Amino acid sequence: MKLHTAILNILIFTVFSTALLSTETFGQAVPGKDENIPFLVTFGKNGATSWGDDHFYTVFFFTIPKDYNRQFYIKVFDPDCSGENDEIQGFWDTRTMFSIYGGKGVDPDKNEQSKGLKSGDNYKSGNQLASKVFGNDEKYDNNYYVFGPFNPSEGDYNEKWKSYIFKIICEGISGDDGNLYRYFLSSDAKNNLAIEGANAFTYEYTFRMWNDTKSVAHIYPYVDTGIVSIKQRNFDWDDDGTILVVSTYKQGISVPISNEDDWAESKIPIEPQEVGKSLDFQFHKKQEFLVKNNNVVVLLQNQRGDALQFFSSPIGGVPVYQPVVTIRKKTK
Ligand SMILES: [Ca+2]
Ligand SMILES: [Ca+2]
Ligand SMILES: [Ca+2]
Repeated sequence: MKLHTAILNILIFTVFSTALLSTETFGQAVPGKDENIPFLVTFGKNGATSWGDDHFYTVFFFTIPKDYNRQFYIKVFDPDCSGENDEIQGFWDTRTMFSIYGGKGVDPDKNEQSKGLKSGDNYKSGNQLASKVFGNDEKYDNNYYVFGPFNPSEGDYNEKWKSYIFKIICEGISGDDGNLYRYFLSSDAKNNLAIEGANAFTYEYTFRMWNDTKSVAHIYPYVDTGIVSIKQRNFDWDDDGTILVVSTYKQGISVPISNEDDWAESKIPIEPQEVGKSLDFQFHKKQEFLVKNNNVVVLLQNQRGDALQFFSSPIGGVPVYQPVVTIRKKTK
């Protein structure tokens, strides 16, 4: 009896610590561990938008909780545009610039232009802390480049999230190939060690789907106070299956999908039960045949036209649909 209890305790401990470890290992991976997205993607500025990138740059923000007072690193996986992972057009001639920003002007709550949503906006606001251009670099092919170390106080403080905010911009400065890459926020330069309570977000999500008809990608927009409806827009989905919106309240509503080099949009009502939580936008690939190398862009706006944030670690966790059960009294 006692032995059984001991074994059970060890088992519980093992399961618990494994779960804890896995969160720590993948906590600040961008794309996040729940998203099932292989890569972010940015094409060189001479690329064709029909390849699935509408404007040849991406803007991501990292949040470092104010209690964290050690240095950290921002790592970019496969920052080159050649060899493995990337999408060739003719020959490799694309140069991509990654830049890190901190200080005043970064926080998108205080500076709308920092989000980089409208053409002509100065999304390179803040102090540039680091920058590097990558081309056909074998050294960084299928490998990490490490930016940093940075001090948390170099960020732009946001009171709402009680965090210092940093920005990383990826820009396709020349060429026409697609650069596929990932980010990792780490407390260590060599190993990927997540920082507890840190997160990452963007307002316009440009990503690559797996080349697998069975895979489902997820992105998790956060529904803030005051939101009653959202307008979803998706670009260049290549008519690749369905896009579903799932939440604690919605079992799954399908939204209009884009095809080739076009946008599809629709309005989605938001219920009070969905406020303060994340939605789960699910991307289900076409089953009949494989749509290869599908890059897609997704943007959401609330009823006032403000863009919603997609968090790499969904706020409040992955939403699970909870059917409303009506309990009737048993009558004898
Ligand atoms: Ca090329
Ligand atoms: Ca590569
Ligand atoms: Ca596409």
